[in-house]
Formats: sequence, structure tokens, C-alpha cells
Amino acid sequence: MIREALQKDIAVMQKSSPVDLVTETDQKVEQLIISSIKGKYPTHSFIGEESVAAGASSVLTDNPTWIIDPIDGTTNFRSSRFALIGAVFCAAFWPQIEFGIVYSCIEDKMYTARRGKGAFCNGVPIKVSGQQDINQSMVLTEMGFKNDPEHFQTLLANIRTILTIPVHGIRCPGSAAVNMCLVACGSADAYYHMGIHCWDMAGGAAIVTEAGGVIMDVSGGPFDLMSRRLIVASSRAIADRIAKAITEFPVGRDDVE
Ligand code: LIP
Repeated sequence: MIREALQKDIAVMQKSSPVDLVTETDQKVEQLIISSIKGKYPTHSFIGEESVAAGASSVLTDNPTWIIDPIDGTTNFRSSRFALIGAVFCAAFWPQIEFGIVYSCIEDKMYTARRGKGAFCNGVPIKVSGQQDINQSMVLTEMGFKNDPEHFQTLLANIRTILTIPVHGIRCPGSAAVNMCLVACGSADAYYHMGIHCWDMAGGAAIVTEAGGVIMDVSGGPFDLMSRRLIVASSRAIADRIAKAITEFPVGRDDVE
């Protein structure tokens, strides 16, 4: 559906800000995923990006829950048919993430992982680079959260701090889920972000963990799916170094309604 939509004009609607966009395709893909799963598992719960935008709850309960981002990288999708666009879904069987799926649909790469069973790209096992040295690392992050001068100041200061460690480079590819998969398959060594949501992180969290990566909160504490912030890395040494380098800014939580 996403690939087909790219052949046509894409009408974009703004949600909370100019960096928070939705298209008809986001909504259709989410409906398709939810209705397919509901047919098989009628009692399960769902947290979907577009359903939450329309008023549904984003509180994770102890019912088996599917967390869905129909298009992760909507800005890439609408603006330039930029190559990295992911469709994400994962199943969270509280308090654990049971499996994650991220489909990078332009590249036609299907990343999958199941707890304790490894991570794969198009069926081939993947693993993180194992890089331990921050000076040799490629770091990913993203620029968009909200249009707020104070937020931008901290965000840019963090990028400057990381660059001057120094690292090999910083990239902002535009899809949180695909970024996590790039770390999972060793194309990048770390990714940090504040201001994303549980649906951006859940599928990739399963994949990067099963690929041997480290996932933690930006404070250096344990990863919290509802916290809207994370660091993933090829090693604890790199994750800890990034946590030490960056300054936090408030982003709120997904489970506060
Ligand atoms: C997007 C993320 C991206 C981030 C955007 C947004 P969406 O998710 O994947 O990395 O920079 O602000 O959160 O909204 O396209 O699902």
C-alpha cells in the first residue's frame, strides 16, 4: 500500500506541529494491520499511532497488546519519497516485548525478531557491529520533536557534543524504527532520540536486543517503552558514553492521558 501510494500525489495533514504529519496512507495501513490481526486475535489490544491521534488510549495494560506505527518516517514519505520508510508492528505481552517487525518498504527489507530467537533481515540472521570505541562509531539521531527554541538549543548542543567527542559521523535518516534496525545489522553503531513514541520504538527494540545490542534510557537507566526516549548501541561502552554526553530535555510520557 505504501509503495503504491508513492506513485500518486500525497495529501498531507498536520497533527500537533509541522514536524508531526499524517497522510491518508498512514490511516489506511493502520486500519489494515489492526483489522487483519483482530480477525485472528479478537481479544487483543492495540496501540496505534493514528488511533491514538484520533483519541484512543496509549496506556499499556496486561492484555496482549499490538503496538503499531503504520508509516514510521511520514516526513520522508510525504516530502521526497526519501528511501527510508518503515511500517512497524510489534506485540507486547506485558512486561516484555515478544516480537518486533519493521518493514523498510522501499528497500524491501523485512526485519524481524522474536524474544530469545534472534533477529533477521529478510530471513538472514543479523547482529550489531560490536564496536566498543566511541571514536570509531557512526551515530544516528533525529532532528524533529517540536518547534521550540529551547528544545532546539539542547538538541543542537547535544549533536555538537557528540561530534566533538569525536565520532566518525552523525546521520539523521528520518525513521526511528529503521534507525534501530541499522544499528541491529551493524550499519551504524548507535542511535539516540528524545521525543519519539512507543510505536516508533517497540518493534526496533525487540530487533536490536535480539541482534545483541544494548538499549537504555538516555539517563543511562533501564529502557522504558513509554518514556519517549532511548539510546541503542552496539555495546554498553558506547551507550554509556552517549548517555554521559547528552543533556536531557522534557518530552512527557506516552502513558499519561
Ligand atoms: C517519526 C520518527 C522520526 C522522527 C519524527 C517522527 P512518524 O515518526 O520516526 O525519526 O524524527 O519526529 O517521530 O511520525 O513518521 O511515525
